[in-house]
Amino acid sequence: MYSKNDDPAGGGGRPPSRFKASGLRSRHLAAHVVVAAWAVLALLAASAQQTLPVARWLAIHLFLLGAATTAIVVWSEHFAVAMLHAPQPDRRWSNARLAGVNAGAAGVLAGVWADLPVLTGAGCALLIAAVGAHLVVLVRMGRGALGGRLAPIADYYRAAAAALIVGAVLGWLLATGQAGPQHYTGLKLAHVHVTLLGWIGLPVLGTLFMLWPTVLGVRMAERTTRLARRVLALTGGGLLITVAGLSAGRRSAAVLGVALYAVGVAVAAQLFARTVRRRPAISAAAAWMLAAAGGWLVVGVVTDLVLLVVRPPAELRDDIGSLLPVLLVGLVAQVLIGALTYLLPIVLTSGPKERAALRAVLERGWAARLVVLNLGVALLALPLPGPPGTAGMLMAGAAGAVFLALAVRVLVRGGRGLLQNTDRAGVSRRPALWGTVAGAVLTVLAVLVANSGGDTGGGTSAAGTSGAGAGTTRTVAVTLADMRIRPARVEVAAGTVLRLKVTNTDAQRHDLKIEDGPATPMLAKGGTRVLDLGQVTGNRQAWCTLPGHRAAGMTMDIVVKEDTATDSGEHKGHTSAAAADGGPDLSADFSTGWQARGADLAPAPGGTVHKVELHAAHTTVEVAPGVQQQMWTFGGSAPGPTLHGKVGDTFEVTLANDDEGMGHGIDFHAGSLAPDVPMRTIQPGERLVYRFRAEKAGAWLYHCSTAPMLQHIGNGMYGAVIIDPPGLEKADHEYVLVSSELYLGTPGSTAQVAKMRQNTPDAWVFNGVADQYAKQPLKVKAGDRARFWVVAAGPSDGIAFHMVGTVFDTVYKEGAYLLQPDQAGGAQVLDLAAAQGGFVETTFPQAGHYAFVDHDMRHAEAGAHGMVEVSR
Ligand SMILES: [Cu+2]
Repeated sequence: MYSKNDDPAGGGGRPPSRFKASGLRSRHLAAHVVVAAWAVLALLAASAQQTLPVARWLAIHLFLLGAATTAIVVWSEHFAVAMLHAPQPDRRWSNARLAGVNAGAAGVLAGVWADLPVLTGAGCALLIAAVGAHLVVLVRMGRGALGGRLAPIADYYRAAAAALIVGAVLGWLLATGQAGPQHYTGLKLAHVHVTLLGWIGLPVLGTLFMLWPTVLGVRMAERTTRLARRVLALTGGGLLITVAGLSAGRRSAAVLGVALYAVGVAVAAQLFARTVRRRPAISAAAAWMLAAAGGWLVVGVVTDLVLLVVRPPAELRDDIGSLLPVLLVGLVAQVLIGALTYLLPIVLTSGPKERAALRAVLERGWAARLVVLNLGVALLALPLPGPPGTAGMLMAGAAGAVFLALAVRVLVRGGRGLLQNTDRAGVSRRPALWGTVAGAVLTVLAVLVANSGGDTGGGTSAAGTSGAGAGTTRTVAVTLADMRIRPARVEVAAGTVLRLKVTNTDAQRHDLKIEDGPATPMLAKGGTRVLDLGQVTGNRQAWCTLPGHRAAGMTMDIVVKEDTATDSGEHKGHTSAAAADGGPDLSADFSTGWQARGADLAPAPGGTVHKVELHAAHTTVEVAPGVQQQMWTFGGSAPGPTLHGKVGDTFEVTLANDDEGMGHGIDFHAGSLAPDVPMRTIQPGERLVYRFRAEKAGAWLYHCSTAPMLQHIGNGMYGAVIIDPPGLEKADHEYVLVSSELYLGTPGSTAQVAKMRQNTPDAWVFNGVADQYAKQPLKVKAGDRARFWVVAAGPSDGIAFHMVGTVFDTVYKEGAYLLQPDQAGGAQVLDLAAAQGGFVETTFPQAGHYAFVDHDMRHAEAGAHGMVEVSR
């Protein structure tokens, strides 16, 4: 940023001449007013955390997208000019780009806040265009320029601009819901990484190569240029791998990328540490703040790396979120404060005396502020909920606010100085300056008005709500548990400002989403959040967004008592798609290449310990001729694999939940043990080991143990465990038939769950597929003895298993023989209630086609039938 003759290292801290270019100063002044305004808004939003959930998002984005982005765009262009020794870019276009960035950011913020996806999209597009133009300028600047020792630092700014463009695209996908639920976690993590480590981290790191020795007042190390290149290759390359890995759901790649980034930061930190000399720094305040900020960057990146290694993705999303305040306050805010402490006096003044005066103002009480700020960040960093976290927030906020107040004083003083010599500065700047100030003030007022009605935080504003007289505020405590929202109905007078204090008291995670309104994040047990609905004028619904939970009854009605005969009919129930059709067409053909599921019971494996790994996931399968249906599966099929052993065998089942966004568990009826731990619900990405000893013979059911079980079993999460009775003779054929109901439609949707609750299945099936053994019969020879194991999986209906043309001479049901071949009687049906199991045996007297059915004829005719083809 400086040539040899104005190197502060040579002259003991003489400021670089380029800062003095008078035209720059007014622009910097205006820009910093905007930065300060964004930061004030961010502090306001942060203080209103409890009022509405989007406040947290707003605080983060006001600060990063507003304040930090404006500062980075201004300074990166400025430093790039200085370091490349390039000509100054056209100022009007510079201003236009900056205005574009700010207008784009404002559009994004307003769009998300007001829930207007079109506005969000327009804001993103404008932001991308403006930052794209900024990137083009930075690239072109490098072409004709002379370059210098610090030329590689401009590459940090180019990489950062590219990162913001990627971050804005990802942010748009997330904010507008274009990223489907299955990609949400990965894209969110990619967005957080590319913006924090790329857009914010890279320019900070690059600038420190130049700023750190300048602030210290020492000569730059010889190897700085070489190291700066190497660090960018490590951090930029690492970030690229991280973002690609997270977007594609490849965690190992993300780990590698963050590790490379960490190595890059370590290399830079080592250089910075060696730059420190014994002589006093030009600004000790700035030096200490920059050093502390660098320390938090190291802490943040290392923590991120550890979390990526040890945490399942769904939890990672929340944990990274808790790391955010540390990076925002510890790194970004502190770097801004440190850099501005050093730079503001230089850019706003022309004489050394004035500069010393401004610096004295900005450094006031810096040691105390440094300690308070970093203690606050440390408190935020520790995983302590409640008072310590709040104290940390207050301490950091207070330190930031004090600096803002000092900066505003300096800006006002500097502004007065600038306005005095208008002849030199030019008249055209003033409207731009005051325009931005007016814009910032208007935005502050908007935030204040929107947050009024809440009594938390620094409420210096009057509640200027424009509604009718009924502006009373009501807070209702809402609990989430047992698939219910309590209360299920809230009645309010029209115009009431409604707030819901939502608490999850369930072991399972839930959230609450208001129709056309805010939503809480996923709340773990004990988690609580306040939703601010604002003035309620029409009836609304609220529900838990986890798949299936709404249909299972996790809904709540917000009813406006005073019917003002306006548009209240608008929010009536969404028409249910439960068209009462006659189920799948069983005369149709299965798709080409389809194969019936093998019904043969595989012999029990040798040994007494059987290890099985079951993966819970969503799988789409053909469940009836030509009908594809998404099922919730154990091991990729519904029913899940059949386990087979003998009395006394131990089964060691590892359940892995590969299901994005939904918890599952497992329950083996064949084992006898305390359900608490092995039958608990595990979250996506988690595993559990379930060990049981089969003490008793029988045909047992296993199924998912997570509520609502009607849905989890009804969507396919069941299977059979066969434990042979001692002395069981070998049969010529041994088959397993698991019977169940089949419900078509989107799993967990209101329409599908209604069918489950009314017990109106679309079909009844053996081994998960309607009609499959009618299309591909089981094959035996005449005279063969066949054993049919049957388990009724339900979820609701049992079975009356019958075989046309044969008589059963053996019936074993629920652990005992009801009939054996040496007895005189015969049996025609094996009757099983839901979850019961047993087997029957028969021999086929002659060649022919023997149908087997569920003799409940509604079931038989709707899919629960098959064929045994007997040959000579
Ligand atoms: Cu389940």
